[in-house]
Amino acid sequence: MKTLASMLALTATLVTAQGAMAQAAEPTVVMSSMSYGKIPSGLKVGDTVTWINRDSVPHTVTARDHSFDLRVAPGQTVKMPLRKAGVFPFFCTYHTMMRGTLTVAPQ
Ligand SMILES: [Cu+2]
Repeated sequence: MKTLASMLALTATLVTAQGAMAQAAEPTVVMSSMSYGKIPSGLKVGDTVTWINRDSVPHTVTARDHSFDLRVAPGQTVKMPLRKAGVFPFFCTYHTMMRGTLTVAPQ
């Protein structure tokens, strides 16, 4: 009986750990100090990228080929589902020195 209880406890721990890993894997870009910060790698179609603007001015996330064009107000969080595979250089239309590249693998 003691062994069964231990096994159940272990199973519960594993399930919790998997849930935590799934959350940690959600790709997020934090814009601060007029920069996009670290752009997540390993993205694929079907993922959702969360953009957070910690600056006091609005930013955009505008693909050079116009595959996407988000406006993120100060303090705002915007979620962007990835629908197309490819390499997408992007920039902020207000601050053109803000640049990054999203690389999205097929599903
Ligand atoms: Cu900007």
